[in-house]
Amino acid sequence: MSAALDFHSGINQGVAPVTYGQGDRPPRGDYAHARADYTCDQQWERYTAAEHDLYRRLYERQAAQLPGLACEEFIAAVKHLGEPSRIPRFDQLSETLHRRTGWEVVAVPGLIPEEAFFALLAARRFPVTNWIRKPEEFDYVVEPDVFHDLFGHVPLLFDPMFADYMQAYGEGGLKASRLEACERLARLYWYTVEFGLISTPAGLRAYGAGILSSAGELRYSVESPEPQRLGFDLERIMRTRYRIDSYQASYFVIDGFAQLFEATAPDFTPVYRRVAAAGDLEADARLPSDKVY
Ligand code: HBI
Ligand code: FE
Repeated sequence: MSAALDFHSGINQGVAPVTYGQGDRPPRGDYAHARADYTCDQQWERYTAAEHDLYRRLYERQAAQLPGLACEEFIAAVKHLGEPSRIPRFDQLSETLHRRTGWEVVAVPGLIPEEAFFALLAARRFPVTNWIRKPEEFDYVVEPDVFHDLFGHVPLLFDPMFADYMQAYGEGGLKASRLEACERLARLYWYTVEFGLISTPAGLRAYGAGILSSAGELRYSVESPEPQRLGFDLERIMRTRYRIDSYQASYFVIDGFAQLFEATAPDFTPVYRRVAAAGDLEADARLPSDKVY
């Protein structure tokens, strides 16, 4: 059997599933049929009518609250996901996306190791989990499912500047894994791609996928007086811990996607050294140098 056939025949490459976040929740998803790069088939025909309906209800609940809370770039792009009556087919979505920014959507069984994740982003391939949450997880699911990844992450990949940032982030990650700085970069991803806010003439708006795909955190992040909202500062963010199972205590605000892209320009080696020397900060820490919104 030629290597190529072997590679694509889905024979178990024995990829070890990754557990993620606090505690050791058993990994969800079928890693046994994942390929060596952790991608797998979407298996669209296996979604049940109930799962398509769950996706539709999740989509409609979020879409209803976007105006005034989500950034305009997201609102303009979310229509590219197509009608929410069914879970989108990743190959069809990739055709439209690739024409716009050179990105494609690839299926994965769930969370994958950092190295594999960075390699996919660097190749403009966004990993989307192929399973959907259970009905009882309608309001909250710990691991990212197809709704979080598709609705939360994919629309902004249609924005050229954000799309460039995501690839640059992946390339930075590949360097970081040699520099053992994955945790610092994970914080940058967390406080921008997942939970970032952007300043606009009409006020603060959400662009982070974790916010945009959350029923409660979208309004909370933009309007609640509880959390603090601080100006984007790369090294400050890399020092700041985060919690994966509660609303954020701090949100960081950019003034445009170009600012994100520019932040990935320098060589991070000296950055990691300064960040390590300065020490970690709690999620709710406040520094005198913080720009507070
Ligand atoms: N895997 N499928 C998937 N999706 C993610 O968003 C993801 C991941 N693995 C690691 C990860 N994110 C974070 O640690 C990034 O900061 C690297
Ligand atoms: Fe995510």
